[in-house]
Amino acid sequence: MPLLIKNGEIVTADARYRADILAEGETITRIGVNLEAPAGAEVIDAAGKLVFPGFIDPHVHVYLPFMATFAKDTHATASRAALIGGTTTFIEMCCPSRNDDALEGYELWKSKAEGQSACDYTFHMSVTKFDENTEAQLRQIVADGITSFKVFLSYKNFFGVEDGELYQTLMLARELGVIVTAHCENAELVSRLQGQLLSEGKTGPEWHEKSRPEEVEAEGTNRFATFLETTGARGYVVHLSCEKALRMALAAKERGVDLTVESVIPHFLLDKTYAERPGVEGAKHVMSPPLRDKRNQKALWDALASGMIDTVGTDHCPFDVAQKELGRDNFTQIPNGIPAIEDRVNLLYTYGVSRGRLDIHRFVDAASTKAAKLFGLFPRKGTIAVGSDADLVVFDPTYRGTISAATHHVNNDYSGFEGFEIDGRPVVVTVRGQVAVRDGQFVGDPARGQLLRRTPTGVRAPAPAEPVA
Ligand code: DUC
Ligand code: ZN
Ligand code: ZN
Ligand code: ZN
Repeated sequence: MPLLIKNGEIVTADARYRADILAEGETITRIGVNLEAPAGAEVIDAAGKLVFPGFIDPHVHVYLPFMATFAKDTHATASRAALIGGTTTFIEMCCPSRNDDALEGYELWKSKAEGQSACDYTFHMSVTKFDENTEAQLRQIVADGITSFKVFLSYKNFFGVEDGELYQTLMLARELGVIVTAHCENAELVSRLQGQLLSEGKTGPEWHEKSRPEEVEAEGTNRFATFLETTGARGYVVHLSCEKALRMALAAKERGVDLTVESVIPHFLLDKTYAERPGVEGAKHVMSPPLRDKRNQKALWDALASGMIDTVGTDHCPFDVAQKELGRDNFTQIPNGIPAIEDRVNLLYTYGVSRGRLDIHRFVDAASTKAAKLFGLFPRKGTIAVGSDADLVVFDPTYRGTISAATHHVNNDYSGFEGFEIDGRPVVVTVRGQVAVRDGQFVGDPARGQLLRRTPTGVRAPAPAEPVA
């Protein structure tokens, strides 16, 4: 059925205007004033509402074996929660461990999502080792349309790569024009600091941040940047959490390293005092990199506003209270993660745009357009234009509400943002021309989501400079 969205105020990364949008089939076919509804069209009146391009979460965990347990969401629950919160596409981390075969892992992750997602999705392919099979396997996965990799410089012996493997991954990525996303923490320092703290009887969640302090992340960020500089590959730092790491990233950008930066919504709004609450209350707020000292939040907001931080994701990763209790006597056993897929857009709009920290176009760019461009989805996704997928968010900026586990749709028994107020939320969300959400409820096709196969976005960088004789 054709869909006509009338009288809304369209807001993209670079424009704001009043117009109607006609979607026929899966795409936008016309944008203009006073468009006539074709026969049989559904007409949605968006007067007084903002109309945004569908938001893209570039960093999500859905299926995730982690610390001898599994994240709680399925693709059904995560995708519905995403859509209710205005996210119409997510990029999931495909994370086989070092002990797994990469190709089998890739097939497993695909099989978990296929036919189960209400919104579109794709993957970043984790490279967790580099053995004699890896290169051929990665070539095959890239040929299948997965044109971004993920490396962990942390999680030693599980997801983490050694420096030599990082080098090999980046060299291959450069050749293939693939962008490499990286979790930047120094694995060795984390493991030494964890051991030291535990030996001193410091076992509660309040010690998690002390085991991964800011300098540990700054070192990882700087090392990743150095490897990018040396190899000429394109890189993307995920979940940058603090000013020290930000300085490393900015210094690299300034000297021309092809590096982009993501921060995730928990780090803008939650600080380490949440993880210092006693017992499981603290454990609910354990993620890595950890929640930081509050002074870092201003640095993140300022860098986001100026575009130094490129994108805002979630690192969505739900573990329930019982799973968080696994680390009751040892903070290193607390599964890491805070769910946020449903709340990212509303929180970023509220505490960014509505509270005057963030220009509305930068908001759209950071939460949608930039990720589409970086990860080979633009202009199909990330904008409102004729020919683009009709993934649209009709947003009511006058709505007032409060985030709570009692009303959320993520498959988890707590919310990391319990009690946070929101100024605005999506009232209608569409997935490729079909209505998926009305008034905060999922009403769509539970299996509408497609795997988005992408082409490499990387221009081959010039070879690293030869030393001058
Ligand atoms: N950090 C988390 O908090 N959860 C999943 C993986 C990660 O790097
Ligand atoms: Zn990570
Ligand atoms: Zn992650
Ligand atoms: Zn509901």
